[in-house]
Amino acid sequence: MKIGITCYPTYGGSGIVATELGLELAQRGHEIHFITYAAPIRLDTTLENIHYHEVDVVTYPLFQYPPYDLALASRMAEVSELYELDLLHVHYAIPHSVSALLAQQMVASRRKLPFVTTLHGTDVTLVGADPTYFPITKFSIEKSDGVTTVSDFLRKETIDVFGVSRPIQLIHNFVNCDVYRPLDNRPTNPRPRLLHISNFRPVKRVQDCIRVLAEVRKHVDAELWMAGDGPERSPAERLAHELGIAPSVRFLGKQDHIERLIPQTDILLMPSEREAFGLAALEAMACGVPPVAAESGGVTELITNGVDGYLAPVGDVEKLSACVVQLLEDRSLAQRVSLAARHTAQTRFATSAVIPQYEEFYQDIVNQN
Ligand code: GMT
Repeated sequence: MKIGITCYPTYGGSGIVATELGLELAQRGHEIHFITYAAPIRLDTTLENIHYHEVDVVTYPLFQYPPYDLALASRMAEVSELYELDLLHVHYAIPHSVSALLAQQMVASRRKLPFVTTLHGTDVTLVGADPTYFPITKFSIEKSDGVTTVSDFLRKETIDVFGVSRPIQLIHNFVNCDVYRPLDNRPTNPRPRLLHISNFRPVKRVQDCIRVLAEVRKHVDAELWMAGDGPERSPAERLAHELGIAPSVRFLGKQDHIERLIPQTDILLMPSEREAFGLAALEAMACGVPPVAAESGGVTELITNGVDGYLAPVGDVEKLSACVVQLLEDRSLAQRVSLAARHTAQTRFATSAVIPQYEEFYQDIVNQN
């Protein structure tokens, strides 16, 4: 098939899923056209079957807000005609599904251009639920030819928040277990490393990571690696100083090669208030790094508590810390959980299990149109 993919190309789970999906589909022989304002960070545009079309947003003194969504719609329409696309797949509803709807209408007299919207989380739970964007998000979900969500939690949430009655297909996120894998012959870290990866938004409860480290350090000489950046970084840095553990916390900033970083660590911390899926936890599991996470949203569809990771109530720093200490103090338990985590990633969330679900879904959508 010839598929146009649009996503946020910078750091963020939805863009990563969209990029990895495009790469996997290209490897399976599909022709993939990324239509975005910048090349997605994990995309090698020289690869076979991969095309990249930049969306140029022209500014003009009259525009206080340059209309990106219109430039995107124009580019989608243009690319779909030039390359005879079978469908568009947009990731994150706002504004991508609205642009896709416009593009579809622009080319309607000449070709069918069905589009699939994948909802990733905050486009439903946070931004889309805000009164500013609620009506247009609901409209674009209803008008999409196909809608998928990355967890059953998000599927139910979409129905609750938007009151939509249209079918919504659950297709869980996936991980490439050949790229995300444990290090061969990894030496034991003399100082165990906890890892947090996020965009440092309030929903991630970044400060809980610092508090967890402070608790853990009462028992084990551990350190914390903080990968990513965002508004909660400064408050977290300040808290680390206040708690006297700043020398044990490393702020690494945004990372391009998370797959090289994760296997060097021992435990992934994900204390998020809400997480539609928790891609970083899955990537860690594939690397054999057990996640210790807050029991929120779709994370419970990924982690089985006490088997392939640990779950604790949101904000329960004491319990999160106890889980971490238990894993760090009992090497054979850590080894068991690590193997189980990798096994979960390989069996339930591997690309070979999930990509065919997208292919089948695309085919159904094209056949219906
Ligand atoms: O977590 C974020 O704020 C980024 C956001 C995104 O859309 O880029 O992530 C969402 O999509 C990821 C990929 O599907 C999911 O794994 C994350 O759970 C989800 N984030 C939230 O729901 C907060």
